[in-house]
Amino acid sequence: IASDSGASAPSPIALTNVRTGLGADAIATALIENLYCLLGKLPQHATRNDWYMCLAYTVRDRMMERYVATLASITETNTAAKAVAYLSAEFLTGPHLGNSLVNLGIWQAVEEALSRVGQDDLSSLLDQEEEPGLGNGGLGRLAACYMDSLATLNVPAIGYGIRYEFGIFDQAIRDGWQVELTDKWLRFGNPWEIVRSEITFDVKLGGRTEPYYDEAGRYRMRWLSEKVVKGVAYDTPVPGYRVPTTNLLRLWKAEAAESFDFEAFNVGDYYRAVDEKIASETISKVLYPNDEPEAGKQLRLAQQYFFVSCSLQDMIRLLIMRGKPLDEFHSYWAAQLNDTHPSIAVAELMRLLVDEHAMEWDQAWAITQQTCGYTNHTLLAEALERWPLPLFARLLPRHLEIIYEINRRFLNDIRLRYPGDDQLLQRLSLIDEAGGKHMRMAHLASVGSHAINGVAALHTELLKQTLLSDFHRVAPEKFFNVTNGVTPRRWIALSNPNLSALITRKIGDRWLADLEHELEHLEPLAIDGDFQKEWQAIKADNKRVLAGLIKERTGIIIEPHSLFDIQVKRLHEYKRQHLNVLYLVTLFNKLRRVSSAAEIPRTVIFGGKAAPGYRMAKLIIKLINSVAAAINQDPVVSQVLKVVFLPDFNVKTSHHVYPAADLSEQISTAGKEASGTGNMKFAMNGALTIGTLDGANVEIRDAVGHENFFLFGLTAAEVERLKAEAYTPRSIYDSNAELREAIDLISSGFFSNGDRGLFQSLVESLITRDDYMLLADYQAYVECQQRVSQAYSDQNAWTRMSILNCARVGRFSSDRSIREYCRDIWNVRPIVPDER
Ligand code: GFP
Repeated sequence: IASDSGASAPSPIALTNVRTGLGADAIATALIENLYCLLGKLPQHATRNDWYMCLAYTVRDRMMERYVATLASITETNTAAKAVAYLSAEFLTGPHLGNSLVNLGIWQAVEEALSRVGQDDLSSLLDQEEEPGLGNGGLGRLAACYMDSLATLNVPAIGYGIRYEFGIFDQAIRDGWQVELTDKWLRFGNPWEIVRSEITFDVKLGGRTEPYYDEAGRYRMRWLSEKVVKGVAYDTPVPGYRVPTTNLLRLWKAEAAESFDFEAFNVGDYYRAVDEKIASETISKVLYPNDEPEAGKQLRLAQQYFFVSCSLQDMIRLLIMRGKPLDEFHSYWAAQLNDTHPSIAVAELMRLLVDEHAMEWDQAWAITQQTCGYTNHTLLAEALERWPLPLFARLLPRHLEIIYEINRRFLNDIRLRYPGDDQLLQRLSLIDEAGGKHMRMAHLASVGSHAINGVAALHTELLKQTLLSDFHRVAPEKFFNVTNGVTPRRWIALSNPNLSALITRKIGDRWLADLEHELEHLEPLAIDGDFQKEWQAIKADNKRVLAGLIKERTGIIIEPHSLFDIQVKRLHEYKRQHLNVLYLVTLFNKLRRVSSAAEIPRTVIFGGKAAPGYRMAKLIIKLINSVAAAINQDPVVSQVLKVVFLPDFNVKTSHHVYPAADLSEQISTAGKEASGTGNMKFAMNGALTIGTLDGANVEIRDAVGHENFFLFGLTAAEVERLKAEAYTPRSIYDSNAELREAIDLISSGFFSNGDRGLFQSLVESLITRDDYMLLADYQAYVECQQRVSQAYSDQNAWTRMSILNCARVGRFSSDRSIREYCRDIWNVRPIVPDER
């Protein structure tokens, strides 16, 4: 099979070149064939969506050979490869088409093929793809980056999750407020997935348990469930970058075990007959947004159990297919729990091994611990999952018993090791006895895993010192740090093709597969005048593209030569978008007073969604838009300052955002942002960071050089100390005239048509509590922004810093992260193609 990617794929069956060939001829023929055979269209009648669909099928065809071969390495009897099961309630993959073209190395061939069939505009077809929004933000996007790296490193892996019918809502802005619209990503079909109607598992819910004696006379428990839901597998191939490996993302859709209740149907009650079907399908209906209050939690626990149970049953099935005994489960599978969402896996694997496969408890427990690893993504109390015990008992009665037994054994062991320390027992217990009893899912994940990791060095340290300090005390050997990373294939090659081409021209093309060791070869070019000019020209182009997008989406016209200062991420008080707003209001006040002639023109761009139930986050969006309107309308100020809220920030939009940034805002309260990954994407695309010593910012700053990073604000330790000393934000408000002026302007109704009440809750929370210490960091932030402006006025010096930021962030490739997981946590090796 012809391959312009340099990779050779063994062919299990001879397929015609048209279906699999990577050259323009084969692709052009396949396009017409797929248009006709799959979509029933002739070229002259095809819509843009038809062309997108047939291109998607054509590209998917080209992955099948590698996909089948990779799958064989997880299913065939004679292979010894251990595989990774990445269990995650979220996979924010972003659009597939562009990424597939990059990874298969067929971008040019596809462009050529399209022009042969009279379609000259690949970018409009890329634009046609509806992105699967199956995640909220950081954690889900990280999972997608890790899937890309696993495949690229030839590590066999399955990403297991939920095929939500509706992903994260689409965001519209009306009158400055966020409005949520249903994400109907499947409405035109999804050409990337393959439904595996025969791969289905039953998932029990509710009911009760009862003891019985098995044939061998052993006392056992069985679960008599109230209902059964069926999970059906939907697979999406995940091609590695120019390698033979194509892994898969297996997402479960919930269906009714029986579509119709025939009894009801027969007596003519049609509606009742479909009730069960509807109730079952609800489980995979919709992605839960972050930061939501308690309501609806029962469904969320059902979702988590549903996908975990299907996934573990599938892993057992695959092991059996390989002819391996169940007691070797952990030798063939490493399961990573992406946060606590899949942590019920610990109890479910025990149930499957002990109840369904009659394994002894001790052996099952050893296998479970050796299989599971747990990644923690946050220290925020409200994000730590705890289930009320009655709810848990109602939905998962057998798991409750199993967890009690896990807890009993665990605490017995602790009691022996730390006699008399009842406090320690209470703190470690899987059950929180205080108030209404709760199940602590982070504890379940920690006890049931052999490895626990944080996602940046600072975060892991804080995890050991605070949230999981007792677990660290009793099992320090379990703790690891794996600093997050992002894939350079999507975040440089796909989103910034011109920069990518420039880098390749200068240092060859190995950097995309080995960012950690190759990107630094750019460093000497940081002071090369010609290279700087090319670098600047690319940034300028990217800024023009973003300016065009902003005009199209918001009507706001921005100046591409201005400093693009960007903060894109979920809206949350700890991320402090409103600190940025306080600075903008301060600048606004200043520019209204003094001549703006000396001011460096800036465009400040925000993007991100607020959880529908998180009132303060939504109010911050309204504030951003209100301040933006006042600034953009002011004839004097708007000469040098524009503010934009870019609606519906998602993966697709972000492709245009990171490459256009001069300045990356990473200004969370120190100690609150576990890692951040946007910070990495910005730096890779040559943005300088203004940031606190939080999450991965710390490591980014060390990597790029302290002189190439704008640092401000309290450290995590200082934040804690200040809080302990009874922090009084009001005294800062009283003593800082500029800050007071800014806050007072917001309270005065200036930005809200005279409505003094609108932002009052926000202002009150700042002056009275200021949980996220905005006021404490305000002055340092404003001064740091002045340093940014000064630095930007020397374009050559800025460009040098920009190049160095890019050249020195190679270690933030997700390939490095995945190598560390393989080495420290999973004990998994890549499969070299010959082994297959
Ligand atoms: C969370 C953390 C981030 C971290 C990501 C990935 O993000 O700091 O970078 O996980 O580890 F908060 P969200 O899922 O909360 O956006």
